[in-house]
Amino acid sequence: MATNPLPQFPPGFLWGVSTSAHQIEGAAAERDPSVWDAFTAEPGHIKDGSTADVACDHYHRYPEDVALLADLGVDAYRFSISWPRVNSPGGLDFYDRLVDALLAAGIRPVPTLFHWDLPLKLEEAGGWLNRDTAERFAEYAGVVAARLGDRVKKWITLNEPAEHTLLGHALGAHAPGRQLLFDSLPVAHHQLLAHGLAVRSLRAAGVTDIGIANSHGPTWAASERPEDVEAADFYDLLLNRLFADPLLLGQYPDGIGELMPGDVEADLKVIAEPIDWYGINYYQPTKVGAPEGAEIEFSGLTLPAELPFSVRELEGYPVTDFGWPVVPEALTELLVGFRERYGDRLPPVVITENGCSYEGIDDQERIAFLDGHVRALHRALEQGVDVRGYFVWSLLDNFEWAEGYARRFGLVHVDYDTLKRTPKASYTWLRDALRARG
Ligand code: GBH
Repeated sequence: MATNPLPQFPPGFLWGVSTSAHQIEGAAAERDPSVWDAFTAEPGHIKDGSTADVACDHYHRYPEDVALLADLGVDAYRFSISWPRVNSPGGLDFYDRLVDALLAAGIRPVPTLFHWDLPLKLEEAGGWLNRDTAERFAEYAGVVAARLGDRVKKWITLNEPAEHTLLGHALGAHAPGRQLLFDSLPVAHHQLLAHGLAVRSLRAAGVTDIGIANSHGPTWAASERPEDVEAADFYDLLLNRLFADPLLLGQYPDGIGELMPGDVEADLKVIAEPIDWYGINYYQPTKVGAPEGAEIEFSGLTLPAELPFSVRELEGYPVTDFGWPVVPEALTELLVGFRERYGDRLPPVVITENGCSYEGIDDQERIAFLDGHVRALHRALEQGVDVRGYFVWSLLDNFEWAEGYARRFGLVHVDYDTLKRTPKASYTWLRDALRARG
């Protein structure tokens, strides 16, 4: 038997992989449209001009994908449920079949209820700027839980409301393509409210294991100059505290509550509904300094000059194909920092996404990336952070939003002409590590 290349994690630690509906399912003609269909249809939004109409065709090929999961030997599979598909005739049947196939293969299904694909008709009614969308989300959550709750135990409400606010509503790089800058704050509030209301409807349906998946990463000031430290602190607030504080402490960071719509005090009681675990998607730390008074091109984004900070290139680390720096030790720093900030208010943590884009099937860089991050995670456990699971983004190469198919995050390669799946070296590495657990 192979020796386990990874450190020993506590019994019951959940190993998994993640995907999302819009990025893999395809079968767009077999559901209602979402904001992403509309955004993609407008020229210039997707770098390679592609669409997610077919994507990995997971909707039709899910048995093959479940077989890949089974052979990989993961305990759990995180996928998302397409709200517009649930709104379409027979849409929930697909998730019913998927859940049954996963359970038959001994894999725990972990659905996310919203991974950015809002039904287009809700967008036309104001989308996340409209408080009513939060109520609609809670209703939808109840409908899905009523159908799947007998078999699905572990649920995620939202994926990365911070990125959906920033990229989708502040900067316009993602659907729905709004460029509201700080006027996008209500989008953050309404997603948080949607989360809290959905927790209530899931509880009413008998669900006892609920989390949320938020994107976080350490913010490093560009220098010790006060203006850089201040700018970095503000960026840190937006990425690391704007969502976590209301969820875990029942309050917004100082000065933010006043900017939010509605009866914020009452809403915060809903938002802070206790959850059973806290999901973190970690990719990289960010170096931030004082604003430089000009637009900056950064990681495919145009950051407007009027932002009160500027994001800087983090030098001295290897980078992925996407140009993102590879900094595993920042994952330890992030987790230890969370534990320090939130103390006993922090429920058990699950890493709900971590991964990287590289070309090629013999993806030794991805193995090094995952190995480094799993070890960094283990160090956080040794330092007393209660981490219960680790999910790799992603099972398959998929539709990487505004990047189209150019970025490949999969453990499994997808040929977009034939849709053939080919496990990469990293898939075999993870499979062997999971087998060696004994
Ligand atoms: C996640 O978002 C999404 O949940 C998932 O759908 C997506 O496919 C996956 O990650 C990969 O992108 O330029 O160095 O500052 C990730 C959010 C926001 C993380 C931008 C990296 C910028 C890196 N990402 N961030 S850098």
